[in-house]
Amino acid sequence: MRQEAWWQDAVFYQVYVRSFADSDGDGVGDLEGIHSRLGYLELLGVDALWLTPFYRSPMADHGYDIADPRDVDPMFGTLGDFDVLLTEAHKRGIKVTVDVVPNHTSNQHAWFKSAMAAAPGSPERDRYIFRDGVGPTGEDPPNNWVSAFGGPAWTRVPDGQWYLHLFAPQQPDLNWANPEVAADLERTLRFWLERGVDGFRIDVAHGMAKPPGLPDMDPRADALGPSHYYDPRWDNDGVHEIHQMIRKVLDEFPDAMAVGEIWVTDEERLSRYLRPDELHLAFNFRLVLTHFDADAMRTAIERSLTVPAKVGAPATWTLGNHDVWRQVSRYGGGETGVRRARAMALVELALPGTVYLYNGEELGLANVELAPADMADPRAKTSGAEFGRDVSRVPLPWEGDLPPFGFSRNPRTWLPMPAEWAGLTVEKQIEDADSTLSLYRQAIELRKTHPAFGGDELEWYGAPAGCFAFRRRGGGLVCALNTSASPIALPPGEVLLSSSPLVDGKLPADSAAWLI
Ligand code: TEU
Repeated sequence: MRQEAWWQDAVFYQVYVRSFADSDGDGVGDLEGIHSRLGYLELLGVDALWLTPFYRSPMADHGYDIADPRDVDPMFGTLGDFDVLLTEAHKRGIKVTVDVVPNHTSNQHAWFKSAMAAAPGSPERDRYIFRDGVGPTGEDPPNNWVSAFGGPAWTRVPDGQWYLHLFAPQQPDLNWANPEVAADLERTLRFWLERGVDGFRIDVAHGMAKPPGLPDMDPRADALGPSHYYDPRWDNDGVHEIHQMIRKVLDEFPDAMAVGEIWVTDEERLSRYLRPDELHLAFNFRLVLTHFDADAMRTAIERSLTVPAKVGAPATWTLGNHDVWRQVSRYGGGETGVRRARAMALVELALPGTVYLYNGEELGLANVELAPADMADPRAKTSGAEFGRDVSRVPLPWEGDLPPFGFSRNPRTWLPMPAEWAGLTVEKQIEDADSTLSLYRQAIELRKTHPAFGGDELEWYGAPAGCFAFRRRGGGLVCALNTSASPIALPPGEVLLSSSPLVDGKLPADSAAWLI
């Protein structure tokens, strides 16, 4: 059953709060900064925002380590600033969704501090996953699990017990077998829903539930993909009860939605999270994981579309977020990377379902090479600078010719901004009809208003090697992609938009076009 809901074909825009706009001059983005740039978001044409965590946090993982999920960190502003942002966004017709992190808290959360002060076996410790170690003096961790950031997933405390953290040691995993944990999440959901938020992005939504006995993982799972090797850390059956609980709360609030961050590529498994009493949406990360090749992209799209075919929830597309390389860099960087990223934007925005954009992709930004000392990401610290995720988190360039390009009045931004971004500011791109920003604006506008975008099913055309073309059966929009090295003839029709200028009526290499 298709849900006719506001998020069905919506374009969401992920605001990485630290890096969007800084109003108070500390070099870090904040809520008032977002408020001051709402005009831009309206111009871009997005329907909804996803704000990354702005809650009280010691920032060991840029706010994904939460000390109080029902308050704003002073670095980002106040609850009053949040209310203003929400009201003003709503006035402009933009919905606002926020992150929740139910898998873990910060080690500075009041609960974890009291767990550390309490004895093994106490109710305080039972809110987290504390265990005795193995070996004669308990000197080895309780099992062989490794953290998503590298290194063991267990840290030992002074009395000899160990606690589990699937991420950084500053992010202890909660014990979802303890009912207090669910009750607290419910409080958090209600707190933000009552303030008026339109929904949530649920962090690590395939985490939370741990299997009884915490059995060892197959050590090959991380390197080779958990679907092939036994990995009891993620996607345990118990997680679905938690999503049912979340859904019950959401259903009390008309039109509230939740999208899950679920790193499960198997569509059969992913579909389970989208049953009618669980999540409304789940990111499909196949496009992120696929290289720039028409055949591979077609397979990724077709496989992703089996989820809506099974459960009726809209496909949820994304090409980038704050955890992965920017698409310009993934596709080879430089001019070619930009051409390819523009082409993929047209492919994504042609598809039926929900689209999530990541701030800065509409400017064609690439990764920024950072000195290891500048990287604050915990993954860079544990696994090495080459695994650092901050490369795609550099603050956005708004205006002017020199860093910090209007992001902040402070020249010392939390990550250094490259001087080469002078040509990529919003100010310059907005004036330029051929800019990446203009391409996104036109594409979003057409997607929202043109009848050709109707219908959920795709029909694929026969196409030369390195190319594909599909047609949306309902509305008739045709999207062609050329990942080969030479220009190709387009299917018949009137060209609505193309990611690079046509050459003698043909679609050049590394380009996509829309036709009707
Ligand atoms: O990410 C969870 C996640 O599993 C990955 O994207 C992770 O960043 C990657 O595997 C690292 O090796 C979410 C957030 O998006 C991320 O920023 C947080 O660091 C993480 O949860 C912990 O809260």
